[in-house]
Amino acid sequence: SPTIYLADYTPPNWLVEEVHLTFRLAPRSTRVLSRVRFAPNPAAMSRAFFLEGEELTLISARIDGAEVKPEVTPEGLTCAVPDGPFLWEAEVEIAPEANTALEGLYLSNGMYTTQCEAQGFRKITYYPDRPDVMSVFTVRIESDLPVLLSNGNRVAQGDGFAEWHDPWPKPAYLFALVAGDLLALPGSFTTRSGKAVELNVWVRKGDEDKCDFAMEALKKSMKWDEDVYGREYDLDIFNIVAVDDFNMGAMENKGLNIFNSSAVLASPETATDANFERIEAIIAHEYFHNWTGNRITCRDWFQLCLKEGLTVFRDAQFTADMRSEPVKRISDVLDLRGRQFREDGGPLAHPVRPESFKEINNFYTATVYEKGAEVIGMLKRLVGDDGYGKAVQLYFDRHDGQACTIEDWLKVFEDATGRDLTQFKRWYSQAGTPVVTMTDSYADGTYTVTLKQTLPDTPGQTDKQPQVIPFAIGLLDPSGAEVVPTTLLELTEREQSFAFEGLKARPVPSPLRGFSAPVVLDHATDNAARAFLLAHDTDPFNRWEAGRQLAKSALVAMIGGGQSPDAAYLDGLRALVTDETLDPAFRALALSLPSEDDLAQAFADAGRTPDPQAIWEGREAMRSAVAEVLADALPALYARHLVTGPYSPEAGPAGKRALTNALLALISRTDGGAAARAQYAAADNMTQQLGALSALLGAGQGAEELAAFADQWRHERLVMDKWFMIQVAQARPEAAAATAAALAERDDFTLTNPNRFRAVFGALAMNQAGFHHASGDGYRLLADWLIRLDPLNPQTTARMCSAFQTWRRYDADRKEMMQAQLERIAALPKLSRDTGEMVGRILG
Ligand code: BAL
Ligand code: ZN
Repeated sequence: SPTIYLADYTPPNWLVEEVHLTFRLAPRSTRVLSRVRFAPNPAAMSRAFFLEGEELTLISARIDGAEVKPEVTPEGLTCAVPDGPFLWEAEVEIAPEANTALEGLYLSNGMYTTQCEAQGFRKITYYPDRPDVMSVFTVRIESDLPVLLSNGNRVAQGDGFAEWHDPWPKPAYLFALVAGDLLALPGSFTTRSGKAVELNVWVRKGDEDKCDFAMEALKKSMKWDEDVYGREYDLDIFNIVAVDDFNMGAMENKGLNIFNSSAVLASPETATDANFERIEAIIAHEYFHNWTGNRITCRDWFQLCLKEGLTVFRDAQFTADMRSEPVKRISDVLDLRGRQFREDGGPLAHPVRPESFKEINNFYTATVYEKGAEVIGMLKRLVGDDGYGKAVQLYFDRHDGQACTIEDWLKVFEDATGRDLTQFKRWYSQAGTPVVTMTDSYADGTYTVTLKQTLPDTPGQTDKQPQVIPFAIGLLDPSGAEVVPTTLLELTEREQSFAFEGLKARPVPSPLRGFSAPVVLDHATDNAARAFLLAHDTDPFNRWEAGRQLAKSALVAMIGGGQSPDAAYLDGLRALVTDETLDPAFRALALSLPSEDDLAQAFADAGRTPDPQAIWEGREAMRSAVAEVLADALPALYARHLVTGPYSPEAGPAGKRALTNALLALISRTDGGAAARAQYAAADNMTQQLGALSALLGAGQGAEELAAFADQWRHERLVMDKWFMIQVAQARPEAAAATAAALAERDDFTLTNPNRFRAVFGALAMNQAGFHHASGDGYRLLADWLIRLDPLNPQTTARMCSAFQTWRRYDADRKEMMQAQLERIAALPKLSRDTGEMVGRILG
């Protein structure tokens, strides 16, 4: 399949003035009638007429009322057209029931739904399916189903039909339709200018008791966007719909957000605190897209980070405001390092704004989203809060209703702040995680920091130019008092020195505070300095980071050098965990060890071959050591923070539950599982029930509880996903593949539900020691199932191929086995474009 290049962009030949769509819904033979008013684009170089269309049966086509016979290919159609404006009318037939790819219009449990981003609309009808063609849509749905929804405002409804009109011009990827036997949780919101908005969360019967939290999250998001960004909602109605079979988390279709049910449905009994927090964040994210994505959209798919980076940044600000800012920052950095650094350091590395693709679905990545958000965070740090506020308002004023580029985005910052962003723009074009090496010296009251940046080669990119790196640093004196508060250094050269004068003694630096740039910090320091920062740093992120680094160096010494657990780490951990002035959520984060993948990368960075089994054993040994050393303190700490009484998903009690669950996992290693069994028996909420089950499984117990859990929850799909997942995630290395294989044979395992597939095989890929077990069973099993899934759902298959992206890091045997599986997939005669591109890039 062809490669598409950013450099080849040309404006559309034809613009669309208005679109009317009529849907006559039927599972195997839905008819889609389109009436589209085309006008020549004055900015175009040609008047050639091409409409994208895939897997459609064309019934008829007319231009200005006269029948035409277009030339149809698998990708679309061409046709001779008039010189000036004309009316295009077409009728096509599609089969939603047969659509397992979950792109375009599909049926899921009797409910019609759509997913058009990025290029799903072309599976609904012939159309210029590109984001820079924006138009006003009117939609008529004909069906006996009781609930018929589309974008915009409802303008008519009657027996067997409904009509919707969306006054805001939009690209086709934001089109949506839903039809089903659904129930609504209704709500309302009054905007700051006094407009009443009808709100609904639509779900299948039986799920109506799990919508309250999503509704509240929506109202909070609407209010927050008014208060913080001055953005008001712009339609009479806002609908959210939950659907079980969905490739992504959710989709921001104008006025009709469609969600993976896992990102909407929550009750205390069935959802964990982490689920509640994720739901709040995704509801906010999709809602915020109404302005950053919908009112202002992307010119082309290379600009995806324009809407995604910004919207992730906005939802992170929202979560920080609703909950704890340091805890959100630490969680985000964990995620960034775990997913984005991993991507940026391997064969799938690509710039935040990619320059080519074969299948755009493969670029909904941690780099575009999470690094894209980090880039905006850096921009804000560099221009300050005021500058950021002015620039963003200028962006809304100048570009409302347009399809924009990264250049447009940076220009508003230049115009609003006077700052030249030529060098900053390299963050969008150069892939790879910069390494910042820090050295320091002290003489005569002056402390000098020297920073050097190195930009690693990535696929297709070498010899990179230095980037602008905002580097926040604070200095502590030997007693632990802060002598220089957080100061932002701007590293713009390959190497630069910065001096701090007038100090009484050599300070202890606290570098890269708040993780002020998405870089790897290489700073030769020792465990004593880390322990000092863990005890004294005023920057909560760096305090956590110091503990993390201590844990990592202790683990590396244990795994690679056979040393016993480091005393400085264990002492520091005790001080931190028992410090009642600290937020329990923060303490829970401090108790979690660096992941197996993190440690594998640490070995690879040091030029050593990681041994997944040894890493697993090292973490187990460290956990047991922590459990033993803290054994005297843990039960009292657990009892002090155990939350009883009515459940609330708020950050306060959630933090306590996170802490007590982390403590419980440790306690279970020394008490035979007694405390975890007691928590399991008493739990009236999923956080504590699952936490107890996880603690038991982690201690090699819990068979009875596992069976009881399945019995209790067999009718709750989302809870059963947890049941599938936890068994694979917690399996010992030698048992992981067999556990996943056995689960996949169950009747309630299905290839058509991405959540269930990810519960089993996503968990297998995450269980590093299990996936990389020396037998090769993990590799083989995952490949077997990806091969089965690809013909049904290319998008999810392709995404899950990334489990293999670190293959070059390992020893010759493992490398050979992974390569063999990748080549086996690559050789399939009917491999999808999605998976073909991913496997090809991973093999390199
Ligand atoms: N636009 C795809 C889903 C999301 O990022 O919100
Ligand atoms: Zn998004």
